[in-house]
Amino acid sequence: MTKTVILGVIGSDAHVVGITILEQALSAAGFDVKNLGVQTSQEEFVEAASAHDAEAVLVSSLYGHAEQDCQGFHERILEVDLDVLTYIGGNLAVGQDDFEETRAKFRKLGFDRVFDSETDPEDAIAALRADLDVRPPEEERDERHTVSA
Ligand code: B12
Repeated sequence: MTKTVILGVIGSDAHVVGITILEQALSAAGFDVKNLGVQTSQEEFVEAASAHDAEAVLVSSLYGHAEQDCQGFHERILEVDLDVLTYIGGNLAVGQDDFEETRAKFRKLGFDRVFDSETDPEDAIAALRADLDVRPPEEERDERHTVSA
């Protein structure tokens, strides 16, 4: 069955290239992608996930304000009883923080997986397939992508 994924850039962030690439890669991999675009609010993510009965919400942030923008996000998801996987990725901190610290911070905020700005879309696809129990198409089964997010 096709899995629905909500994708968007949170807050006031207007960096659009990363999610455009992710949208294309996820669609080509067989996911039904609802791309909410840039400058998406928490409410818009939650409403879209609810309306489309999505399996996953993928949040992107590049401009360094992800931590503020994501405060209370998982509380909102719980309020509406959504059972959804959440990933975040991009340039999540200001400057060159130790990424493991950044990852721990966002895991604490409730995200299931946290990806850095070097993430290849194939890593996100491999993670989604593993978490949602989706088998890759036959022609891709020999390619192995390990996920450490
Ligand atoms: C192009 C660009 C812009 C353009 C954006 C044009 C547009 N409409 O997209 C413009 C000029 C408008 C811009 C503005 C700003 N920018 Co800018 N911008 C960049 C730049 C040079 C490239 C971004 C890009 O397109 N990369 C290419 C794509 C393919 O890569 P990506 O976005 O990283 O996405 C990949 C991964 O990150 C990952 N990924 C991303 N999201 C997610 C989500 C999930 C779930 C997963 C799994 C993976 C994933 O997968 C993607 C595909 O491989 C970066 C520097 C850089 N080299 O990254 C700075 C950068 C992101 N910008 C930066 C800043 C500070 C700003 C401004 C605040 C500057 C200012 N003071 O005005 C504004 C913010 C405006 C706003 N409201 O958003 C900083 C952020 C600093 C930080 N986080 O600490 C950066 C890092 C530059 C720098 N080194 O300082 N920017």
